[in-house]
Amino acid sequence: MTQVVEYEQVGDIAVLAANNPPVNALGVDLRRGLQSGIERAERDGVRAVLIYGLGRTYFAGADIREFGKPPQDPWLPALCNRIEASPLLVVSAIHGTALGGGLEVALASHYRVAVPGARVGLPEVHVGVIPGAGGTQRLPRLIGVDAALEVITSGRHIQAAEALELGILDKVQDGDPREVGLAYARHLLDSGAPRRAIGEMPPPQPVDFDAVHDAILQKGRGQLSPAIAVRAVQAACQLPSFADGMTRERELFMEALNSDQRKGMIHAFFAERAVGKLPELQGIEPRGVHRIAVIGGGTMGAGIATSALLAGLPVVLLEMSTDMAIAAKERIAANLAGAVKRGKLSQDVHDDILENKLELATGYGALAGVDLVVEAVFEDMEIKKQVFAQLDEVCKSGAVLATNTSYLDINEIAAATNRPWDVIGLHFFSPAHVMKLLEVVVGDQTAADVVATGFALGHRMRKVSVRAGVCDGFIGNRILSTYRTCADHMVLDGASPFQIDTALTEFGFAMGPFAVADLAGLDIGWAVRKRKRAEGMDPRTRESHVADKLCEAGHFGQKTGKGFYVYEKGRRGGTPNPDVEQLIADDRAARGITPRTFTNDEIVRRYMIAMVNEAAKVVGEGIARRPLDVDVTLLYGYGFPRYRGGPLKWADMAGLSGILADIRTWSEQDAFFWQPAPLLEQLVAEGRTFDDLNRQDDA
Ligand code: 3H9
Repeated sequence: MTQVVEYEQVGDIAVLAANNPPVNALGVDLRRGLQSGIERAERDGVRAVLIYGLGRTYFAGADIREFGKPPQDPWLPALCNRIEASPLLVVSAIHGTALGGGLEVALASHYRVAVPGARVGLPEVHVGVIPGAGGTQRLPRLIGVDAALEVITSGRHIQAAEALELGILDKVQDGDPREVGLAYARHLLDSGAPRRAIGEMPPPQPVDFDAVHDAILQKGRGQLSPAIAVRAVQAACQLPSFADGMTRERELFMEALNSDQRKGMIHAFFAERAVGKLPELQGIEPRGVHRIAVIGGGTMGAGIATSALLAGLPVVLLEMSTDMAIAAKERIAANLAGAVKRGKLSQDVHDDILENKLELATGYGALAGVDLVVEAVFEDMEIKKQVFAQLDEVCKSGAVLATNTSYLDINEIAAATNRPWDVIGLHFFSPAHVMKLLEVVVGDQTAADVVATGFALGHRMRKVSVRAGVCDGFIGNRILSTYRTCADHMVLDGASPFQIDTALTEFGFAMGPFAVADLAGLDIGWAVRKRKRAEGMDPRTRESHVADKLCEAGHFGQKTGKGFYVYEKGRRGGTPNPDVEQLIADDRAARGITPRTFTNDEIVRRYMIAMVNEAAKVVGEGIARRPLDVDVTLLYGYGFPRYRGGPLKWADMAGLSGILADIRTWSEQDAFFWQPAPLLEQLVAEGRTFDDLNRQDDA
């Protein structure tokens, strides 16, 4: 049987090599292996111990699959203390990533050497906890409180060179981690370097912890873990001994561990990794994509082209006229300039992209040789059909033909070609070079390798790709349309849009629905409403007319300076538009509605339950494959707070039977809007959760 920790003696150095692929997570076997390795080294009479990881990395952290389960000895903090207390000289050699508990093992070692490509960090706050194996006590002793607070509360990954500068690492040396580690340990022994235990160093100088705590809490929009971590660092400064600090760190770690926020964030971590793993794509090879085309160079098309260019793909951009093509190139150039400014792209690569990788075209003939086309023209079925009929004529056999439509029927678009199996939806979110979400929309006839190609392209563009089925709005926009309607209903019944936005930002959304509508452009929703009205709406639909009235007066939100809010040049965000209250009052009066008051909690609950109910329909109908696909969609495309895990994780934690009971109560007033999702009814009847459905694939 392979040993989780391999033991070897090289002269007077014991070498402990961790072997727990893929990322050497510090599960119980690995912890036991390290502990017995240290004990054996002490018995064997060596002078030093080298710890390193086999495979792609040093330890990437505690095994977060163990969170929430009964803890097993030795706990990581005890193991770290044991390593640090060893009378031998303990050296860690780092490659890959030393993250969380991994960096804590390294900090418990007496010296740390890393290869240049290594990264270190304490990202615990991103999985809803705090460093719990001495990280909050040792790091400030080593590098000072200010730097430690920044590292711990941001959770960022730090490159080896910067970590050396900060003093987290003692040395950076190129080479094989085992050889680098052995050479460094040898050097330390030869030069008589002392055993250096960070826990024995004096406590660091305190700062104004209350001020830091409050600022971080504010910045986190309700996320608690970074603020809890501040209190743990405070303990390192203020408690009488290192051991007292460790005890306090443990209490705070357990507080975070037992929170719903931890459950939400760990769910998000595994959901975003599971979302691209679809059983039907197992063993399916994506088609080769070496050059793509984008049709339409507006904001969306330019964003998609930028994203492809940044992923190293040459792009042909097709526009209707030379002037429009030049304007599209300017948009792309502005996007790329932004990437240079943010340090994401070097000037040389930027210049090469614009000179050699981007080709402008005004005729379909230019698309003959490309491997994949993304159409991003006006949202009109007839225009899309014409585009796809042309693509069918000019594109080479096997080319993937993708539409970026956000709600139109992909099967109908595919039917405009003689190769519907090559047609797929690739729904990017605006701005497409920034937003991480990609809905890969699968039509009735889309071939499996075309779906695999969509996912491969998303991966290459560093998107989080979610499989969606065909319906009006797919996963995200369909659910959005329902919770937006719920917000409109609450306005009709007495809430103000500004109260709703405040309640939802307090819940943790990046923005409330009315501020989002202003940002997206009120004309977009207006066009959708007009289309739906033209198609014929159910007479039981309750529609607010406030946004229509704003649009009729030429107010489309941020782009015109006025919408639900008024936007002044040079000022971030807007202030409530005073005219809106009157428009609402008129709308209510015309329908004979007497407004009532809503509490913020009631607003959040109704809004969330509208979202959950529609999401359950989307899963029940197979539009989303699993509940986690909905969660990831809302997290990456709709500003849903990550620490709540996504709407269906929220629903599981809030309790499905209570949610269903509320829907039934509210349906007494509006039976059309509040129709319970059959899947929700089924889960409640069977006493199951959405997460049970996520796990079906694992079984
Ligand atoms: C902590 O340490 C608490 C301590 O302070 C105190 C304790 C008392 N556990 O991401 P990838 C799996 S909190 C279990 O696709 P990459 C992952 O699910 C922890 N599993 O690769 C995936 O599985 P699968 C602090 C883990 O190269 C596979 O490994 N540490 C863990 O894109 C490959 O992962 C962190 O928060 C884990 N800790 O990225 C680091 N990590 O193949 C979390 C990964 O079945 N991890 N897996 O889908 C990461 O950030 C990235 O995984 C990493 C590699 C950068 C390491």
